[in-house]
Amino acid sequence: MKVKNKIILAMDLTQQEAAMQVLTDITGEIDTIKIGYPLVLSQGLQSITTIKENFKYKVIADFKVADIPETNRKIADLTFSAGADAVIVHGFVGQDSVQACQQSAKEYGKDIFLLTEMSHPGAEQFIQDVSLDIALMGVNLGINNFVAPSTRLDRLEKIRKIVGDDSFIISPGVGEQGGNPAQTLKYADALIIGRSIYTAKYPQQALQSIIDSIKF
Ligand code: BMQ
Repeated sequence: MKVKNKIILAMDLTQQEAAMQVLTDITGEIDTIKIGYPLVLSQGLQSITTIKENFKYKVIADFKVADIPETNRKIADLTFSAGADAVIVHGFVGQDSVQACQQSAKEYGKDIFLLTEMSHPGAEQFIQDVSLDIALMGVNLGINNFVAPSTRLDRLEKIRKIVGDDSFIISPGVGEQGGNPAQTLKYADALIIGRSIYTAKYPQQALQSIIDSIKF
């Protein structure tokens, strides 16, 4: 997946109109957005379809899919049918569950991103112990899109080493969670940024200043 200006907006506003307003403000600056539970549980899966119909953004559905294979398959099918270009899948549930999403993506001609380690403090409690194994499982399954944290660059670097330079890593945790954009891009291909942009008084300016800060 190619991501314009190396930034993916995490659109976690819960009202369609407000979300559409921000997406209108930043039109042309980036070409990929991530939509997850906040907007979809508030406005329905249709919110993804509406955004796809009104804008040219690629949409990554952040559903952190983590169920048995049969249920994962249904979730992925519904997500792709609604128009999402990719879905984020948890790895800790094991390879059969991940493969169910992979199979769905293959049939729809879409992508999956495998979530390895998370960016919040609580990630150290459980998932960190297995995140490198999750990354390795992804490589063995032929996955080349991964999510890894910008808040722990040492972990991000380790995950990069495991998935290799040809894989695509998108990294959340920049801005409000403390991650540094330029440092993160030493190991990641694109940044996932939410509140720093969509809560700004002028989202386009906030986005532009981040873009300027990562242009070496
Ligand atoms: P923000 O920039 O912290 O406002 O947003 C980060 C976005 O990335 C949110 O949509 C989070 O749900 C998501 N996210 C994350 O922050 N850490 C992770 O480890 C995974 C993830 O998806």
